[in-house]
Amino acid sequence: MERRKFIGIGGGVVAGVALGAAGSSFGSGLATGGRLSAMAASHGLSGDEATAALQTAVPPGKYDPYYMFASGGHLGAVQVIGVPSMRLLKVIPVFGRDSFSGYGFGSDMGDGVLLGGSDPAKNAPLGWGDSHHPALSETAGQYDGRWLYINDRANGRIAMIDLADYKTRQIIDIPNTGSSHGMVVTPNSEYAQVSALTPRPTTADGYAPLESYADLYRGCSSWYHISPQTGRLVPEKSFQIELPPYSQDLADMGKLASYGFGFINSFNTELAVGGDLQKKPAPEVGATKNNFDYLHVIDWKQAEKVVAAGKYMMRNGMRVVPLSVAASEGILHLIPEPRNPHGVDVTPDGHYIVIAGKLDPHVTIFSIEKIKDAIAGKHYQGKDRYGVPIIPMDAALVTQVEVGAGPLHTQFDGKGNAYTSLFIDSAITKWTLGPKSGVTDKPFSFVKKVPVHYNIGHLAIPGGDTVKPDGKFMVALNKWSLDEVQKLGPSHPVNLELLDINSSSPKLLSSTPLGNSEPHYAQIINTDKLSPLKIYAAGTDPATMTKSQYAVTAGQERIERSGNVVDVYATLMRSHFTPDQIPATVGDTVRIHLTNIEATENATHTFSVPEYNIQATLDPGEALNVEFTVDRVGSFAFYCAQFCSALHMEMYGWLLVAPKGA
Ligand code: K7E
Ligand code: CUA
Repeated sequence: MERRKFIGIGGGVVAGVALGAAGSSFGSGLATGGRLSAMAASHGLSGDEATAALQTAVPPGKYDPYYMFASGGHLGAVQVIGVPSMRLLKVIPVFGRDSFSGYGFGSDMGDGVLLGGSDPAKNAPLGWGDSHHPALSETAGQYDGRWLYINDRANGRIAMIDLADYKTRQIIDIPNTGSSHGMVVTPNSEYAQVSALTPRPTTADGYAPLESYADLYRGCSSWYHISPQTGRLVPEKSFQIELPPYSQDLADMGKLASYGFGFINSFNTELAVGGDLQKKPAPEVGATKNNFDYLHVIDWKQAEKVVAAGKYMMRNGMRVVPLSVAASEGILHLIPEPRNPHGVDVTPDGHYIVIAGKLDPHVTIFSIEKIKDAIAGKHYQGKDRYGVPIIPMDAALVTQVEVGAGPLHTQFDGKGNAYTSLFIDSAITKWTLGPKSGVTDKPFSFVKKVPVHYNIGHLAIPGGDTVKPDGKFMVALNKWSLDEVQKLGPSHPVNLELLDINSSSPKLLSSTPLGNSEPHYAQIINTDKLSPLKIYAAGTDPATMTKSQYAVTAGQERIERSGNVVDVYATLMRSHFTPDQIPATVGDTVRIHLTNIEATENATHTFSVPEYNIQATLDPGEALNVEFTVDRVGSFAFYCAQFCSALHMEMYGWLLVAPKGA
């Protein structure tokens, strides 16, 4: 695999410019500094801009060294973006249908996966989701490139994507959870943890008046067991921990020094429920009254033991550790943290837990050693109203660093620095970690604030939340692009900014407005760690990654009729469907078993049926089933929607739905 090399040519290509020196670093046979300078000048680029353009260039035939897996917000998808080119390479549909990939338009794969994550009472796929926090599978605290998990903030669901084929394999509607937010994978992919955002009644029907909020509503932290073989989530081996009805926000997992612990921020320890028409404080007023909310510290290794000992109850099919048990068995502790924080992020060594203030201009830094000492010595300041022991803030606190207005999220560069996004300031602050992270010279110090455009949410560094960040680049995921792009009507793109963080002062390299919905979190992985399939083994059912029992090979195509069920065994190959005529009678159930028998990369075909809302996309080797009732008489020309060959227009056939008795 070709990789681009980073060429340092220094600044000042245009202005001033030691042309000879700059040119010589390109080596002979390449463009000279003089020509580059002239070109930069003719494009009106400053020296820094020209340098940045070269630093991010991925010429034809070369590849990006990193892929960023970015959530798609209420697009409900995951977006794969090359770094440093910032090209959008793929959109993986997850919680919403997608006609391009045929996800959710009649084939068993997409429909089956979406149904798996639907409300069983409705027995129909939810049409959308709000994907927030992608979490790559990890081995020993580093991304291993096998699977990707993501939560649906809207409907409290979790999805698993297989990075063998970049397809969504599984969606689960998490019981006892209405909406979700914090989503993290443990360092060896033991569990995918999802914390509920808005608490939910524990009543059988999921309803309770808000007067009983404190008594009947509960938060929830779900620990989904990940199959080490398939990456699938296994509900039977999973458990939930009931939490107080605070709004549990973002979460991160302990690693190395803090392995075995999970951390979840919260707000609304006031238990506000709104009620503006009754002249009660609105949620955003009621939920910001207290000066402190609680960091939830969860000992998940202890939770495993408690569950193994049978100290759980069953609730809607899940094993649930009741709040009282979580409190009494040492699973859950609370630590006061400045009110309404947002992100919690654990340093690569696991020693420090960094809480971004949101309404407080500081990051608050706790130490796992201090937390463990407090727990061991039962150094508590009392309990909350649910009996959960509270560790005094100063018993866990290391220090606070003033970073600026609206701190949201923190990433690490693996060189002893942290970067915190500032929503209100539209900036990122670089600051130093402390002695436990190897920083003794000016520990916990503000280093620099860099502006971004505009209203940054998350930020992402390759491996920036793992034990081994690769601190070359940083992407700022900005909510607003404002004047960064020519107007495209009243709705604006989001804006991704790429920064070079290799040197002491972060430097803006590029700005990429992106016309999809907002990426909340993103993770960036070195592409060396990814090993995707090139094509499927012949006849693979992507739902199971094994050979489909319905797969057909060339020459075996046939139509079998039994009563009013028509089974069609069909192949797709440039530029033909076999069979190309499917006769049926109105009212029949047609089951079409499709196999793309291509063995050539990129040779994707679709089976697209007009007026029946059927759109199946099959990659080389893939086998899918499409089943529908032909309830409308007519001659329907099904076709391949993917321009696959010179005779692509001729790749069509006839679904002939005759009237009864014809
Ligand atoms: Cu948008 Cu991570 Cu859901 Cu902050 S969260 S921005
Ligand atoms: Cu197959 Cu077009």
